[in-house]
Amino acid sequence: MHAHDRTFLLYLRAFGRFCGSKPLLDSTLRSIIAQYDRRLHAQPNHPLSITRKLIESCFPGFQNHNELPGVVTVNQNFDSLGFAPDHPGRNRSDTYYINKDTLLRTHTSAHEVDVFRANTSDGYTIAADVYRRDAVDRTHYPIFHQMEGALTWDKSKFNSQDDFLHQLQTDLNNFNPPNVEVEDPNPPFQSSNPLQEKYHSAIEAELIGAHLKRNLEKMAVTIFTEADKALKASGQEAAPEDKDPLKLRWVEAFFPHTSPSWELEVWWRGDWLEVLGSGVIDQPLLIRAGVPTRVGWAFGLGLERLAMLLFGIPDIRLFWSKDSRFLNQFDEKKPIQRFQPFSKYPAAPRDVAFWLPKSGPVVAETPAASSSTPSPAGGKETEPTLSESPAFHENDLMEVVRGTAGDSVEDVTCIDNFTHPKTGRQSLCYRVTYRSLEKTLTNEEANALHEEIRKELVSRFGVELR
Ligand code: FA5
Ligand code: MG
Repeated sequence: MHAHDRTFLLYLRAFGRFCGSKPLLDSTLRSIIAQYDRRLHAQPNHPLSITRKLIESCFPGFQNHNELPGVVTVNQNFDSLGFAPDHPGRNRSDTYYINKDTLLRTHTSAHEVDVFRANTSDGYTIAADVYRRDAVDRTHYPIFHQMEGALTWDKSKFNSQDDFLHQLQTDLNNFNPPNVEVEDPNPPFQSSNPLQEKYHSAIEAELIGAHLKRNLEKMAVTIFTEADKALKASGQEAAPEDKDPLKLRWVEAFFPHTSPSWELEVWWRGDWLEVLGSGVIDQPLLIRAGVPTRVGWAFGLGLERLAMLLFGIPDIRLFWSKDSRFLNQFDEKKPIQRFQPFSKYPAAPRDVAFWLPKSGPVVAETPAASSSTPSPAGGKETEPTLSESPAFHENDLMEVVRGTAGDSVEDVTCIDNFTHPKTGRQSLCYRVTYRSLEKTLTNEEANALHEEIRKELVSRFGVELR
């Protein structure tokens, strides 16, 4: 464990809770501390580690950083990347703060500037655990793993701008067109996703963007090819929702540290799943990092999301399992093997409905919020306005649920949200689906967990149960 990490654990134990207006539940803290040093992305034979290595192999010659400690400064996580002072990702409802200057990194981009400053390679990857207060469902978890990748060219090493552009074009010509369907309806840049005019010519940004996209398409195709081989070798019949061929889609995105920016989505089980964010690196960032003559691209991907595709793992919570029926299925010395589900235990859905207290603005997302895609560094794409006064935020409920019932919860969905026409009071109803990956939850167990959650909601937020 890094010295920095040890300090972090001491912090937590000494104070028992994070600073700030919203102290966390002790049980949530306990579960984060317990998982903090598991470093799944570096555990031999763990599916996240196997996925990381496969992705690293798609970027030969890149330097791989897998040991960077998870406690970073607010400056590293946000300021150094150009996050605005009021960026929603900075909110306590999204980010785990240790104190006002220190937090648990919300993304691997927190290390970008440091790695650029060290200037030891043109290309690099960073794999690490990241922390966000987020929704609860099959593809979201408050601790997950990201892999950052970047490639830059030092333009001072070229005789002229033309030589540089020629090099980019030559590299691009070496890519075989991907043998899959790729939707990319957007122009290389547009006013909503602008060219950094002050620093890049249009053709330069276009070629850098194309280079980024071809590399990441190739990476996605590699994952799918391996996944497909594993499925065939397993003799398992693909589930109907897994029979669709690979489809990729580029979607316009926004990140403070890249422009233009895109997200890559893959077609997974009947829906588009966002796997990464990326773009042309913000030039002022490279200037701040002391490498003003470099230009290039960067991406940040969700390792769990790709590991789920690679192995056919249906639920993100499984990565944390210590059950040998899970762990013994993976062997990094063998070809990728498809995950064989072990028996699924029955689900126990329970609803909780409550009136919100009158005071303070109410911040809640609409039904189906749990399937919304996360946006940069934990800010929701549809981030509701947060005011200074304590308000109820959906993530608060998520945290109560996680802190109380932990991995026994599969999903939390808002199923009703209405405001009383006369009194103006707002009522919410959530369906909490309990299901353990390791045993059948009895009715009594599900009821006890649910009762505890109901009590917490009353004592922490002053809601009135209905
Ligand atoms: C970022 O974190 C950017 N820093 C990525 C980036 C890097 C952009 C470099 C440009 C340049 P985002 O918040 O979208 O972006 O997260 C990146 C990926 O992490 C997502 O595409 C998704 O695959 C994964 N991810 C996000 N939230 C969760 C979660 N709660 N659980 C599991 N995976 C998640
Ligand atoms: Mg995103």
